[in-house]
Amino acid sequence: MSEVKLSFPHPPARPDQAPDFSNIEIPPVGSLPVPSMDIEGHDCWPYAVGMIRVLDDDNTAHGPWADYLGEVSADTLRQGLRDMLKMRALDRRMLNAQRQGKTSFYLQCTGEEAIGCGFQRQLEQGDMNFPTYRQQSLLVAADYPLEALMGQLYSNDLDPLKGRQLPIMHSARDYGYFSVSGNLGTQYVQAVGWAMACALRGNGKIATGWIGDGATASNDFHSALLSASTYQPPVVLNVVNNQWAISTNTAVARGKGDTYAARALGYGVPALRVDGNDYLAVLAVSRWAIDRTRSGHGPIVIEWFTYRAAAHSTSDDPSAYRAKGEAEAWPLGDPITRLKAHLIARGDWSEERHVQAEAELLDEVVQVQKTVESHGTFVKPKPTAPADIFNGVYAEMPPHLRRQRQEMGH
Ligand SMILES: Cc1ncc(C[n+]2csc(CCOP(=O)(O)OP(=O)(O)O)c2C)c(N)n1
Repeated sequence: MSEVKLSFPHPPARPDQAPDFSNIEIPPVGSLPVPSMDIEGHDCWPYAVGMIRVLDDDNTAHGPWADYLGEVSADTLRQGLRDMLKMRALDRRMLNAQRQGKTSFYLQCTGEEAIGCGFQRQLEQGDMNFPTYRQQSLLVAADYPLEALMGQLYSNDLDPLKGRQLPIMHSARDYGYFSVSGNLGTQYVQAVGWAMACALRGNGKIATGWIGDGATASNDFHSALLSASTYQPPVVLNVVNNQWAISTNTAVARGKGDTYAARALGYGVPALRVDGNDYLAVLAVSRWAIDRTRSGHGPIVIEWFTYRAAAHSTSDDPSAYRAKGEAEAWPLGDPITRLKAHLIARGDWSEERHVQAEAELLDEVVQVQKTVESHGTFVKPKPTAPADIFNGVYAEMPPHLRRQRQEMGH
């Protein structure tokens, strides 16, 4: 009789080993045509296990998804590059601010910038993202004011949320960014519910849910997919597969399944897998999926294949659990480097313009940071009036709170 043994998936490489991505298959650019918008889940298998790519190893754009995009103007692509550069400058400055003790917590999205920056530029005013803590690139590409964004991180009087949420848990209704919940998976059920309301109201808007590869293990992922399958609301459900859930390798949440996109097919929900470090692929697939959903073809799942180049958060030290140099070894490269190279190959950018743009964007971030810090940091706090804790919570303050406020002398 063979021995019954439990399995526990291990990461491909340990900290004392060389990075190993030999298990990752990267199909050639152009291997997947643009499907008809009424494609059904059961016809999506090649899309769910393949990978949509536009930018080739020589930085040229080609294949059916490039044709679908058509002529993308140099300005559009330069805007995308600037969005990503601004995001990265912000990440670096906020990481430093946390290290200097000026704020309590931060969480970078380094390496994943193309996904939020490209996706957001395809949405319309009134659409609603249900993001996790790592989708701040959606806010940057929505041109959310940096002052409010950083004010939230410093929890000072520029914080639109008045310090009531952990830093990075933004909330910006007018910019299509639903209040971030720290409870993983909730974003999916909420997005499906919001999308159902959009359909009931017939307002032409859509919802988008965001989840990490690790959080696909949550019950909410599955109940959201079932509700999406049953009721067919206008929702785009994004899985950002960045290979790690803090120190847990993606192999654990994936189990013996093929891909996260393939998981949706069991629910009859169409799904695609995309090179998330390819800004043009992000633009093409986001445009297609958002158009499809808005025009009444129902929900869709997109697995963005990427790599979390930074630590999970400021409380994490990835050198304890992953191989040194993994980010540099990631076979799909860095999204900024790739778009920059593409623009240079088109003759629409140069090394000099890149250096200048980086400096300009860093300067913009630093200037706003100085202003925001003058309103108070953890090192030099400027506490707001204690009575403020009573404001902005209830439309009508309950009597017991009114009494407590009076007891404080207000
Ligand atoms: C319901 C729930 N369980 C556990 C956690 C603790 N937790 C916070 S982040 C995290 C890892 C999530 O990884 P993933 O979903 O892959 O997203 P990533 O951080 O890589 O973007 C965990 C387990 C939580 N916040 N919520």
